[in-house]
Amino acid sequence: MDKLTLYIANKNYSSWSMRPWMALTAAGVPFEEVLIPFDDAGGNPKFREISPTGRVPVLHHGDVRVWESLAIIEYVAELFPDKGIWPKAAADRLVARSVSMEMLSGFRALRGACPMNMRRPKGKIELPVGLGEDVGRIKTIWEELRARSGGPFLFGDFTAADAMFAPVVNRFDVYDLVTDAETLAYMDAVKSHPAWTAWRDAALKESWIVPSDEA
Ligand SMILES: N[C@@H](CCC(=O)N[C@@H](CS)C(=O)NCC(=O)O)C(=O)O
Repeated sequence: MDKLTLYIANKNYSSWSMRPWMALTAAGVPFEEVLIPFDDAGGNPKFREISPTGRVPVLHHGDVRVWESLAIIEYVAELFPDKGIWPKAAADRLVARSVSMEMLSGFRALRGACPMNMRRPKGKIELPVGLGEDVGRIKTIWEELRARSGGPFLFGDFTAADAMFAPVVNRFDVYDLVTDAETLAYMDAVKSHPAWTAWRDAALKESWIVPSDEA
């Protein structure tokens, strides 16, 4: 099989890059990573050379190009059906895909006001209207799914659904958005996962600063 090459941006800031990277890493899928840093002035022209949207993540597999974080995860899950990227039970997979899609298309108040920032010291910021609704819905998803599966992750073992929410774990953490024990327990489980710690450790070593992502 041709090798998989996943193009990503700064590990400190690129939440969409983090999602497939974590899903593939947690599942033990072999891939090569190529990191192209953001250009401070708003967009790195190199992204256009490797991605049809000019955005990352994008996966190259021989002649195949797959863009959009969730499409990359789906493509790799089809290539490696035994790696447990999605939950085993069909009834769980449909919920995992639903909440992953909800993450991809929603929670705009949270995503807009609180950029992912792995280096950020914990501290509150002024929050826009609508953010409380996003936080409440995400907490409900996590609580219901962990109650259903028994945890520690949304479907028991770590799956792509946890990877889709991983950047939210960082946002809840560094902007100090939640205090309840149930939500913090899930966040601790994600933050203890080896794929998270590997990503975070690499992010902490980066020196690039993107002022627009420093809320
Ligand atoms: N919906 C896309 C979002 C991709 C996206 O917005 N990526 C950002 C990085 S996190 C990007 O490439 N931005 C280009 C730029 O800032 O120049 C996905 O899920 O992959």
